[in-house]
Amino acid sequence: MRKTAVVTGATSGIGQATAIKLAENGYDLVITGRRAERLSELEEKLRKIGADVLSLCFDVRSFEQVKSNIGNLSGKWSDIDVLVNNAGGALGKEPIQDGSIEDWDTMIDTNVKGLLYVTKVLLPKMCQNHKGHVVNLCSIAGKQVYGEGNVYCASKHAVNAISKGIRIDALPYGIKVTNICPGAVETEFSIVRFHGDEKKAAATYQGFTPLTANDIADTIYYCVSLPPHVCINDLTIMPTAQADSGHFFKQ
Ligand code: NDP
Ligand code: 8X3
Repeated sequence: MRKTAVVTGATSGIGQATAIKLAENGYDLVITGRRAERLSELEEKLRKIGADVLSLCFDVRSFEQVKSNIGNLSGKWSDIDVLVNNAGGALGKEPIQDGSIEDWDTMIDTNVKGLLYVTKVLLPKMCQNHKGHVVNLCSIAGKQVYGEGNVYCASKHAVNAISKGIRIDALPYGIKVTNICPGAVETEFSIVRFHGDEKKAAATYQGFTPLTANDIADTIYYCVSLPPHVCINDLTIMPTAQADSGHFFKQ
């Protein structure tokens, strides 16, 4: 029987690669993001692979938008097997004393509150069905704090805590929760972080081989494919050339 997954932030990077990987492996997909054109391009691609697709264009920072878009999914779309809470990112990289309130608000509203809003509307049905797997895109930044990472790290530490919280509260309902913590993955992440400065973004990945979005998609697919009695609670995945948040071997 085909399974259904919701992937937030599917318009680029890890979310997009995960949606494609899941479609290639027999999932139907609810894909979300704010960029409508990218969503429809991806929808077409997923349909060609053979998946049934529902594209929903909204901002996870607005609970009203989250509620009206995915709060009342009906028919087959109301029976979700996998929720990949991926939408998120970093904005800015500077000492906290020089930080931007606007960037802080965006990171907290997206990475923390957005993830909570989406979970809030989808988890009750999963609990009711006694079935479901929540995959949260945390980060190595959710485990360690690095210089100039301050608020992004705080938002991902919150994701780490939320993953643990869902796991405990939804335990009686057989819900799996996997917290994925990647190191450096080359996507649009750094372009967004540096407010469109592509040169600065590219420099982040110079001198070593970063992870790709496909590496993370493969890992997510592995986690959601395990037998019902097996759950990977927490998974840290790094480029071989990165030991932790602060140690890279660059050549
Ligand atoms: P990208 O910038 O490539 O993708 C981010 C995705 O999130 C886009 O699809 C974007 O869609 C979506 N998104 C951002 N803000 C919102 C919003 N307010 N409402 C709805 N969707 C939103 O980055 P990645 O693929 O690298 O990042 C995906 C996740 O992985 C993030 O949570 C990130 O923190 C995490 N991560 C990334 C790492 C990396 O090194 N790249 C490492 C560790 C974790 P749109 O703009 O269309 O709304
Ligand atoms: C993204 C990885 O190291 O830039 O979460 O925080 S890092």
